[in-house]
Amino acid sequence: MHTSLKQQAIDILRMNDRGGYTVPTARLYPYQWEWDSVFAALGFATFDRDRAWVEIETLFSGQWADGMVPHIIFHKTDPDYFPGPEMWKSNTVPPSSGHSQPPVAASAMLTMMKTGGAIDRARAKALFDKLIRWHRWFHTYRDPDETGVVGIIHPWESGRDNCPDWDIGMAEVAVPEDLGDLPRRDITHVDPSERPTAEQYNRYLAIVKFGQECRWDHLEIARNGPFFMVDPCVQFALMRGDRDLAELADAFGEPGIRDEAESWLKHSKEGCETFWSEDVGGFVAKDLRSGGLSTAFTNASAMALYADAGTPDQQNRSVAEIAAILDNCSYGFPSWDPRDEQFESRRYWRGPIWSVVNYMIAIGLADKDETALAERLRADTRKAVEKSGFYEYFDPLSGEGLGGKLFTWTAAIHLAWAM
Ligand code: 9WN
Repeated sequence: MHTSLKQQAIDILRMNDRGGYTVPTARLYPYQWEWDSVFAALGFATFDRDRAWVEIETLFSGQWADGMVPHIIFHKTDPDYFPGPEMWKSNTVPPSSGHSQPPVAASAMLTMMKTGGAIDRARAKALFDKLIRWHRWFHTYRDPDETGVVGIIHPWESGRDNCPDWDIGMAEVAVPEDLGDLPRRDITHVDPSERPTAEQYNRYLAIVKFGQECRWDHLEIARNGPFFMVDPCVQFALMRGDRDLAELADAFGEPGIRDEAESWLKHSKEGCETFWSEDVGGFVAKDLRSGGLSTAFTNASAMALYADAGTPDQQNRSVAEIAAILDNCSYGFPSWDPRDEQFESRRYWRGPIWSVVNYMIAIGLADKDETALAERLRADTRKAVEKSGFYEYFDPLSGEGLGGKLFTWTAAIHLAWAM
């Protein structure tokens, strides 16, 4: 019997459920990842509200004492993934990685509250304090000089691991001589041509080593660590999150918190001016050590409207770039501008399409009344899934599915975007 795509998406979420949390996909990613889990919750919310909240509650069970929600929580050690808990040495229970990922939970929690009832409100309220502490952590430890712009200390913190955006900062990361051969597992699960290179992995691990050696002292890492860059995706997710946090605070009768979130947002809007590129016509990644800007428009640049960042002129230019790039791709918005020579249609964050980012871009476009572009993005994202299935990411030119199969967030977005 033919199973509908909707039912297949539900089956994938159930299949990747490890009891309280979902893995992004079996074998390749056997742990709980932060932003994957939040998007998983949005998918679960379409057919099992309780399970949706449990996903976010389990995520916050890994929150650090200083407020950080780590990017990976190692609930059960699994040799299928490298680097595992022994490399991070977080000294937390449960063990985790040592940095965060795009803070998308406030926005998902607001969506779930708005589409739900009294129980959803109560579950959101119970997590509210943890949520505020996470946002405070970002503003304190990732923007220690109060510039209005947060930095990331590792490309993995962006969630857009090997995007050419990080090439400027990564070039400065020294690889320690004693690093040795890395026992990578990812390239045994997926075609190496669709994954980061060995050179990049050595540098990823060099940054982990620095963090682990200073016992994840986040002020030390921000000031003296090997890598510190602005990521439009993290900055815009945080800005949207602060806006949604303010709305949650209002709903919960917490005017002090609402004012705190609104003042972060105001300051962040001013800070955005520092990573606008006139050459590109968009907001781009910036190396906070050298001041260098990245050179092309990405799917993170396209999230500017989601955060309501920039002047009306900057927003209009961003919309023009989005439309022009979409004209070059049939399956959604690519992670690197296909008109640029560094574009690689199959290599991970150097070209391919990711459903979750498409989803946030489209929300921003719809907010700005760019409804035709928003609908096109939704239709193109579905087209990739219809053609290839629920893959981790897709070739923007052919729609071919790439990376991991039966992928949680691709399934979750398929469900949530129809809501
Ligand atoms: C490192 C789980 C994660 C996503 C990231 C994606 C990829 C990990 C990896 O997989 O990163 O965090 O090992 O490649 O880039 O966005 O959260 O799906």
